[in-house]
Amino acid sequence: MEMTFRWFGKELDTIPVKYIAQIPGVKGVVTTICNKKPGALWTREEIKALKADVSEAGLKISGIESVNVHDDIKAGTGERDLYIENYIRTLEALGEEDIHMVCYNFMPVFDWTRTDLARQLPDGSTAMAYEDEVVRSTDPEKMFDSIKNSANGTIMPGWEPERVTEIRKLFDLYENISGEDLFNNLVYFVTAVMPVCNKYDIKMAIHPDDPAHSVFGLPRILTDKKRILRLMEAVDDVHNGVTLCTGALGSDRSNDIPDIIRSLKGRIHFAHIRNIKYGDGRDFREASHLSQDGSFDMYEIVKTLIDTGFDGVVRPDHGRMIWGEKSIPGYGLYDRALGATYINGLWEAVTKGKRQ
Ligand code: CS2
Ligand code: MN
Repeated sequence: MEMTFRWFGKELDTIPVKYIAQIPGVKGVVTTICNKKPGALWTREEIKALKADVSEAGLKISGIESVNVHDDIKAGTGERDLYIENYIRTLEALGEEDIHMVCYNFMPVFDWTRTDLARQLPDGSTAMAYEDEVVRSTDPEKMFDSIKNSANGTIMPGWEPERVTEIRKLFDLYENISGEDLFNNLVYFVTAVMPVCNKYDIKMAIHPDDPAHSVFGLPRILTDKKRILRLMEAVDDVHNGVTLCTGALGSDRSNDIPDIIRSLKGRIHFAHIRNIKYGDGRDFREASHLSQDGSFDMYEIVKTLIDTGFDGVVRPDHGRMIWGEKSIPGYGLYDRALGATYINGLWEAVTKGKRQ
C-alpha cells in the first residue's frame, strides 16, 4: 500500500506540504486544484504546477481527490455531455501527467454533511459530529452560516460561502430525480469516462455517500454493499472502482465493513481509514483513529484489506483538532499524522504476522 496524506494545495491548506513529508511513512499526497469549479477543465499547465508544488517537498501526487462531478451530470440534464467532455479532457491531461487514481463522489448538491464541526470532547480536543435531528430540522441554507462560523477561518471544500446562492436552484434541479435516475446517470457518466481511463490506466474511485443515507430529502445511492456492487457490475471494468471510506460507510451501523471489503476485492483503489463513535440512532461523532476510541475494529479493517490483496493508496481520513491547532475542520496535521502512524503500525504488524 501507499500511505498518503490529503493536501488541499498551498492556497487553501494551512499545512505546508513539507510538513507532510516529515510524517513517517508518507510518500505522497492526494490533492486537487483548489478553487476549481465542478465541470471546469483542468489544463496540463495547472497540473504541472501542482506537481511542482508537491515534488518540491520530495513527495509525489498519488492521486486526485477530487475531480468533482458537475450537478448537471448527476441530475442528467441536457448539458451533461458538455461537462462529461470536460471531465474526459481533464482525465486525459491527468493521464498525460502520469496520475492514475481519481477520487470523486456522486452525492447531489452537498459532499459530506456534519452538524457540528467542533464538538468538545472531555480531553479538550474537538471532533466533527452528526446529529440526524439537526439535519431534519435545519434549512440547508442555514447550514452554510453555521459551517462558515465554525470553520476556523478556512474554507470548507463543498461549503464555499458563494455556493449558498445556488442552493435553491440545485434543490430544484433534483426535484424530480429519484435514486434510480441518479444511479442511471452515474452509470452513464462512468461508461463515458471508461475509454480514457483504459487508455491512461486511470483508476476511478468513487467515494461512498457520507453519511450513508439521504439528507435534506436528496437521493443518495452509494450507501451499502448491495448498491456499490450494483455499480461495479453495471460497468464491469477494473477502472470503475471504489474509495473504501470506513467512516462514511460505517455511519450506517448495519454496514459490515470487512464484509464490504471482501466483496469488493480488486475494485478498491483508495482507502480512507478512520474511526467514528456511534451515538443514539443515526448520530455519531468522529474519533481518533484508534479502535479503542471509536466503534470500529481498525485491526480487522486493515487485516481484511491486506488479506484481500489490497495494494492501493491509503490515507488517514478526518482527525480531531488537538494541541491547539486551527485548521480546516477534520484536516489538521497532528491527529491525522497520529492516524497515519497508527495505520502504518497495524499494517506492519499484520504483514509480519502473516509471514510467521
Ligand atoms: C472526504 C470527502 O472529507 C471527506 O469526507 O472524504 O469530502 C471526499 O473527498 C469526497 O466525497 C470525494 O469526492
Ligand atoms: Mn472519506
